[in-house]
Amino acid sequence: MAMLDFEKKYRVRGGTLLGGDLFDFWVGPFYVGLFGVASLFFAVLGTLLIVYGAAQGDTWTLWQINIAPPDLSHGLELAPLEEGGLWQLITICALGAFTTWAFRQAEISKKLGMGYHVPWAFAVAIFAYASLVVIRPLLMGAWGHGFPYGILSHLDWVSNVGYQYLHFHYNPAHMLAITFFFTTTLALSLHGGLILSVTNPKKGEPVKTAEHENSFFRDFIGYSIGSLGIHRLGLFLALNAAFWSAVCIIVSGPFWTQGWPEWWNWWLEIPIWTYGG
Ligand code: UQ1
Repeated sequence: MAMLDFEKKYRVRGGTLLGGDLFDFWVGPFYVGLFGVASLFFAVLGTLLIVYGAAQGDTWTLWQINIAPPDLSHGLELAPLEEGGLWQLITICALGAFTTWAFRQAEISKKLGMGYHVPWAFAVAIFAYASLVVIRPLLMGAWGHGFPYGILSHLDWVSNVGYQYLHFHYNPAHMLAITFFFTTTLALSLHGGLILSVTNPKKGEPVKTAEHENSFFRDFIGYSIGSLGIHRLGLFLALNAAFWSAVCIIVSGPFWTQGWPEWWNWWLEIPIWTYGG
């Protein structure tokens, strides 16, 4: 079915998650929905607040603009606007925009009768963000533990928090997250390379199909995961990258306060090393 016929068939009202017929329409190619309106509202408001915050600061140099969370002394209070309250409002807008965006994805999936893999995947990314600015600050007892909104300032924050735990690369959840990030890029480069290689044959030759894809990997490493399997693997790797990123920062502070190298002392202390001696 051609794209335009397909759209005519499926662009029908009904089946929304929230809002009934209200906003159940399209603007050009975009589905709107109550969640689309809500997402746009939070995104625009949050962006305006960032620009307002930048105007309060002392620089328009893009890299140096910084909107900081409240001082630790404010604990879990709502802080005055110019003392981190702006950061709190921007955080609410960001989470509002992200979650309604996920629900808009779910609504579109539902209308099309598809699975909910896309919104669930996006939800894991939202979880990773929320772990930094909500979950860990709540567990630590102060919004001041959130990261500041600024290009250089958030990099400084990552560096400082890393050194607070002496050597963050010894954090086992961080190790897992990095390994999943790298493996995700490996899987996508193998998959992207394979698909482009079969769809771009020599001039005059037919485009190749799954048999060629499978044969390449069987010849190469004795195993092919299959054309559906590679997408399952890709989603699994990417979700784990975001999930373990969230875990590695949530455990730092609320559940482990020493340096991460010390965490490995359990390895040195297992009885087998001292058995008999
Ligand atoms: C693969 O086996 C496969 O199946 C044919 C693909 O599908 C198109 C792929 O993209 C890739 C990359 C592989 C190889 C992956 C593994 C884990 C053996």
